[in-house]
Amino acid sequence: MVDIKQYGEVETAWCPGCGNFSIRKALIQALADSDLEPHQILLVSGIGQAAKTPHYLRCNCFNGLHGRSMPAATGARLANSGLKVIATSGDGCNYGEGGNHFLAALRRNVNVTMLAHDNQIYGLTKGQASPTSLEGMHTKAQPTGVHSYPFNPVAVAVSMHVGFVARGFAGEVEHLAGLIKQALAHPGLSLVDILQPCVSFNKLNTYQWYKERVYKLGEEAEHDPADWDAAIRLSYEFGERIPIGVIYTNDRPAFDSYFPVLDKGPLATQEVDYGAMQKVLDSYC
Ligand SMILES: Cc1ncc(C[n+]2csc(CCOP(=O)(O)OP(=O)(O)O)c2C)c(N)n1
Ligand code: SF4
Repeated sequence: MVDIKQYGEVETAWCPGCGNFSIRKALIQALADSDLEPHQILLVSGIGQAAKTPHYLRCNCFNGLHGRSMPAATGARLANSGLKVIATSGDGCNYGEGGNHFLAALRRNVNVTMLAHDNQIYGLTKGQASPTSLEGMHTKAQPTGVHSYPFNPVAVAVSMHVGFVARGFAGEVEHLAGLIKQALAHPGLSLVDILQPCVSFNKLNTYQWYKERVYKLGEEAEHDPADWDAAIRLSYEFGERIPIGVIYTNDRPAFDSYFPVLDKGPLATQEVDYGAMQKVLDSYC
């Protein structure tokens, strides 16, 4: 039985009231509920406030470049399939500068759980619009309002038949922990887009704003996550009402399953054939 205390108590540099605290809490709860010990997991992030999350858990971590959490997470998972790999970063990191890597990850379906702390703003750099900022929102950098149409990560993931797509809310910690637990159990790529208030810079999408809108799939509304057409319709519901819960699932084989070499166990623990490597090196002499 894993105790949440194993993940440590640390001081953070997040603003009081930031949604990241609840996401951290839900993640630790999900890890403990999944019986995952700190040494069995790897947290990978890019750069941003959300991307500090791996610093604040006692476990393996890799803090990479802005926008590049998914390439590092993919490499780590293929090199050590014995690890549960979790990529945890912001909407700017994952969907902006990391947009190309996001699309590649959706196509590949590597066994990584992707937690996108979606505060609809760039927090670390002090409040510029992000790819998910709503049209018309004013920021210091967009004084006449955002004039670009918001990116919809959930709709894109469902349209690409990603095996596990969910949306959570940092104001519903227990519910979010349940979603992350299900995502961790999924054998391919699992995306949990998490609505996360940024109390310092996003004055539009506040806790109150989300609370007035979110409703739980499976509790407050019927939904079959295997129904792709229904999932697509739900993925576009983001206004007066916003569904949270598991939006879509399928059992498409994970990328890892196409590499027979991994059947012998994680690459990281397999014997290295130095003779074969030497032959390759010699061929360049
Ligand atoms: C390669 C690179 N490009 C841009 C930046 C500047 N930068 C750092 S964090 C960030 C955006 C952070 O927003 P988000 O990913 O949504 O995370 P948040 O801080 O809101 O959690 C940007 C643009 C950087 N550090 N490195
Ligand atoms: S700036 Fe926003 S995202 Fe960053 S720690 Fe403060 S509240 Fe959280």
